Amino acid sequence: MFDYQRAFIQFALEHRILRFGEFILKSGRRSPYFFNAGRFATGQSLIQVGRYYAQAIIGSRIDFDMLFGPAYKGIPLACATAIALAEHHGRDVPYAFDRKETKTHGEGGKVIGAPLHGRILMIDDVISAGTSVRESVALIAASRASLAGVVIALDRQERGEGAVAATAELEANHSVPVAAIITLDTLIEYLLEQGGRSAELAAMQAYRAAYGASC
Ligand code: OMP
Repeated sequence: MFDYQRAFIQFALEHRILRFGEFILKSGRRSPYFFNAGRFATGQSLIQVGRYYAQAIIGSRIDFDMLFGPAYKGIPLACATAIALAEHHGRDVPYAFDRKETKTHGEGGKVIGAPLHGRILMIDDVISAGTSVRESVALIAASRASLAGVVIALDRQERGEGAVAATAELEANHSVPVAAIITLDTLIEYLLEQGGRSAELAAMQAYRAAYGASC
């Protein structure tokens, strides 16, 4: 685990972005933990999360021309990441996001921000079974731009449509890399390292055994 990943988990726990308990996921799976990116809800937490995404992007070495944040949770994340890339990594890249409903008046259309062009790096929150990200990827596929990769805060390393991980399916189906600030494995490693949360750790391990991908 890198120092920035440990710091990110601590930051997510402190802000109750990451919580342990019982949660029903979009896939219907019952999970002992939940990561709520909607709680990056202050100026300071957006500054921080943008820096973590930027670090994950630089570490991933993915080549890209612009950022795209899918509605809704990807929007502030892409925005914060664009700021961090410009401020800390000397990369002033364009960014765009979509709206859920197509607008027929004013500027019209579905995409707001920079026109989609070149290689798009998608910024999203979490991948579990991969349903949300598949929808956003379809939007890029329908444009003239190409998808360079996907960067998320948390890869839950769960099975997608088949036995392999949703992220592995995405990589195979679209020939693009998927990078994450942290994964379920990172979280389990953190709990093992910290000690003292044995009930949460056991629940996470049981969840991984039930829904984790075969690779
Ligand atoms: P999939 O579409 O199954 O990959 O689920 C990912 C989406 O579920 C995310 O974009 C979130 O909207 C939501 N989600 C979280 O926000 N945090 C979690 O820890 C888990 C989920 C989830 O429902 O799986």
